[in-house]
Amino acid sequence: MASPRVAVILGSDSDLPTMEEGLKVLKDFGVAFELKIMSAHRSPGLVHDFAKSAEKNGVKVIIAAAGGAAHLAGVIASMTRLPVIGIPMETGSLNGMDSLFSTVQMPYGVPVATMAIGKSGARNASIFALQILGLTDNRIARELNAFKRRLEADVVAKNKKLTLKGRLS
Ligand code: RP5
Repeated sequence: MASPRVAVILGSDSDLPTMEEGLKVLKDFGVAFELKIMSAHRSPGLVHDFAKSAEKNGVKVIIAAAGGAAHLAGVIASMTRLPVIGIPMETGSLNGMDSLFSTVQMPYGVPVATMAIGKSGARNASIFALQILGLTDNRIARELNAFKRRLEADVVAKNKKLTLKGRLS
């Protein structure tokens, strides 16, 4: 079996319930991923070894989720040419604004594609990863096209419902 092209890295196991939403999207699209816990602060050596070997291990996109002083995505991005998608985790003290700013405010030359805070960010991180893979993978591209058509169809259906309600009132 081909090695996973998406690596999903979590700063802690406490990030897993949020990330499950994103993992479900990857599973729905039938894309294999590797899932690892490592911390930019608590286990910098593990982060270094992962980031330095990701490309030669066949990884094409990295998703990194962390909260608080969320340096994980940025530190990974500093050590690889692969695209890194960051998900700021929601936090108790600052509602995830701490995670958002720590993830998004990267210096020139070392970008992190930063998603929204929490579960919606986790889901979109997977979609974004699929869009990157879809540039060179026709099956994923076709499934993304179908997914986007379903999004539009949902809006059309909601409008129909609204119109019916309008007629009834
Ligand atoms: C970050 O600190 C993790 O990504 C997590 O969001 C947060 C809290 O981690 P734990 O104390 O729950 O392990 O590094």
